[in-house]
Amino acid sequence: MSQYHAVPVPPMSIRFDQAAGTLSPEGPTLTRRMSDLEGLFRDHEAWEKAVADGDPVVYSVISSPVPEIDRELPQSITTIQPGTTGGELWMTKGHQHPNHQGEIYLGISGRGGLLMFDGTETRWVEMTPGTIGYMPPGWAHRSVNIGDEPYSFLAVYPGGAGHDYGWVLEHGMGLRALSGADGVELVDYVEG
Ligand code: S6P
Ligand code: ZN
Repeated sequence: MSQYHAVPVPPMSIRFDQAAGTLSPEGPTLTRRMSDLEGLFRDHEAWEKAVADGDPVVYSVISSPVPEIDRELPQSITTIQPGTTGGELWMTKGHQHPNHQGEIYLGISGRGGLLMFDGTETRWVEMTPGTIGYMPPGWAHRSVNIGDEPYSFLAVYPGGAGHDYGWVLEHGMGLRALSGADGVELVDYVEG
């Protein structure tokens, strides 16, 4: 018997209802509005206007009941709405795992991009349903909706990895994803 058998959740199956956007059983759900993304968009005035004009929901994250603690393997499903602010495609805040550990994403629906930055180099992975995106330890990551419909993906990550959002505010993400003729145009990072 595993020495970890008693903590903290038993073996289980978790059902994802895509139409309803729910996990069952479920853990915490997070909703990020435009006002939660201060300092992240290149065009600060456009961001302020979007906050004043209704402060839309940009993305939500629903989690399974597996907790974010060491040795556990939590999962979450992120859905980013389609949209642009100052020409920049709607995106997640982006973070670094302070306890450097890898992570995978699996595209579920819609079209997205996975932007990774290690402080020097940048990588961009296009995500469609069925694509697995791999983030090695030490690579900060941000997701972007590059389509006209909501973009959803499953994340699976070590529970002890942690989330450092200040790292992205300090170092940026190497590139920005703007709306372009083919859906996305990647440009050099300029401070927000
Ligand atoms: C967690 C994983 C995702 C993100 C989610 C929201 O390690 O990478 O669940 O938390 O996509 O992004 P962010 O940058 O706001 O945490
Ligand atoms: Zn992560």
